Amino acid sequence: MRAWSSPEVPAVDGMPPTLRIHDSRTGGLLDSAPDTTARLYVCGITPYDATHLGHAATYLAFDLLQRQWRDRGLDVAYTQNVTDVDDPLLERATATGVDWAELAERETQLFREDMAALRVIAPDQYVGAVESIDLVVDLIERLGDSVYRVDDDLYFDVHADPAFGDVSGLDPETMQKLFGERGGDPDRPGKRHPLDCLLWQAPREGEPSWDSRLGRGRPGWHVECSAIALQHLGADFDVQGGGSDLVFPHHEMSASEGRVATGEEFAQAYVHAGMVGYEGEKMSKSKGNLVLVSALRAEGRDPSAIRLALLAHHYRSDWEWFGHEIDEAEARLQRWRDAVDRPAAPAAGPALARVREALADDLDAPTALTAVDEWAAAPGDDPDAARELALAVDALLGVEL
Ligand code: 5CA
Ligand code: ZN
Repeated sequence: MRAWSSPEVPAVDGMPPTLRIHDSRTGGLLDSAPDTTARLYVCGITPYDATHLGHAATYLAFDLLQRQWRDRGLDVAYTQNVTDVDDPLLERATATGVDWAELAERETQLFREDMAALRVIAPDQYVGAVESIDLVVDLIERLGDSVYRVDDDLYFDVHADPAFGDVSGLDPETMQKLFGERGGDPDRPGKRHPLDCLLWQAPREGEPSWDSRLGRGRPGWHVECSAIALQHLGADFDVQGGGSDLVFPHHEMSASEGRVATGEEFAQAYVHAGMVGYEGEKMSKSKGNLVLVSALRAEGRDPSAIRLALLAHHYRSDWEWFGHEIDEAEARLQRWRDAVDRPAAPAAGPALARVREALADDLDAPTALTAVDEWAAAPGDDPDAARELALAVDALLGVEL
């Protein structure tokens, strides 16, 4: 599918340190130093409602990651999916009396507009589940003996992967509980193991389905991401990303399916953004406690201020949105804009070095913002500094001054 138009990312002189990034699988920081091309997969939206600040924060985290890699001189191959056929989308379409495909297209278009407004770098491949059905069927066939039938549905036997459980590191009881809460069916009779996940769903009354060598049906959720990532990035790609709600079961299952299909590791690092909450709970479509990017834009909020409000929180922390944060971000943006309008300012080099160090240290945006704040508050006599710093803020933080 069509993505959105990417912002220009200017080149900045000099070189940042190697990125150290938190990997959920090992629980520690890994050096992310690909040779020439960094390969990134980020789990995309299920388009049944508009982009909220939680989604935006997650996509901004991976936008920073890309900007760091690019600043290191790397090319980035970036793939993102759209889960444009799945239970929550079909349920919302039925509940509101709209056609599921129209709902998906409408919300995907709004997401594109939100991402473009926030100056998020677009994926090179933006791929829907529906357009990937052949890929999913091919991948299921590669899973061989680990695939079995329950009625007319196909399941993946998680025990076919000796490393199953590696990504989340959770104990079996917690896995089972989360699996039930997050779209799985641990209690379905006829499964070999409660955690085995659906690969191919046979047609159900009133739902869309497609003909295939596996019989008529539609793809399961986890295998959608394994198939799209392997097709566009190959095995053992650099980073599999998403929000921390995807660690289990989604990233656990896609990684296992990928390993069994290829005999190789699925990804080198599993990187997860924290959950953004509002009014005491995780912001989610199902809870209806959403603060929408599009609503803030419609209020006339500057998208650069929305970006700064989100970057003020470290990507890995769970945090809660308060309405005053957008006012504070607007004030910060104004201070930065005033500072780059000065005829002379402190040299940009030291501030740039601090921003680069902060970002290389597990994408520590709050510390990077503080470095720019301090530069903006200090007097100086360098006539080139403002232009140089504005360029760096644009390239590394995606904020246009
Ligand atoms: N389509 C699947 C992934 S394949 C999905 O999870 N879609 S989603 O629309 O529910 O979420 C889109 C992205 O936003 C995912 O990476 C998810 O982890 C992240 N996300 C969802 N809710 C929040 C939240 N409250 N805070 C931060 N990130 C969130
Ligand atoms: Zn996914």
